[in-house]
Amino acid sequence: MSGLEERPARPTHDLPAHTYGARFAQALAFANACHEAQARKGNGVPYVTHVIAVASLVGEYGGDEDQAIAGLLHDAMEDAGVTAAEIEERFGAKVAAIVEACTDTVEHPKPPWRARKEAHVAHVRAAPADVKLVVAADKLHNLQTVARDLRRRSVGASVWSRFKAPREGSLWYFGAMIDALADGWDAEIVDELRAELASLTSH
Ligand SMILES: [Mn+2]
Repeated sequence: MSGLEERPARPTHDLPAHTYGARFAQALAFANACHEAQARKGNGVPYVTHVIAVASLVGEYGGDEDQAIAGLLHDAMEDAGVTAAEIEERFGAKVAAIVEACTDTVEHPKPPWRARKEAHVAHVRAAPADVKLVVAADKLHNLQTVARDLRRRSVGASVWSRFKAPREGSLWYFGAMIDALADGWDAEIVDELRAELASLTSH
């Protein structure tokens, strides 16, 4: 690995095509530190796996480096207490604005679930496309995780018990969020969200 570590970071304006730069690597390390000692709900998997997956989906569906970085940091305000000002200072105003828009609350304890989710859905409905892609990638990874866990012998239907809302409430939230994302935004990741949600509702 030492060869990689010694390779100098290129400035963003000098990157070859199809390459994320030093900011992305810094954001990956920062996200790993932010979510240190946090696990995914219910399954004990290191939390950072989720934000890496979200950043990957953002890239796979055409997001730029700022959006991929926002994918890495999208839960840092809500779940790790990082401020928008710190994200702006480290990674710029665009990343900070996307992460803020992905955050449904920074209050602790979190306000009541249904009203908080309704407000977040309304906020996402009015959000610009660069924000919507990161929110969509977050929800897609959450749906993919649930769908896979439903098929796992070690989890199955008990997957629903890890959510604050029971199965019906969780399905309402995913459906409402997908409709809000699709409002004024015609994107292929929305097709994938709908397909994944449809596969869940058959369980
Ligand atoms: Mn998330």
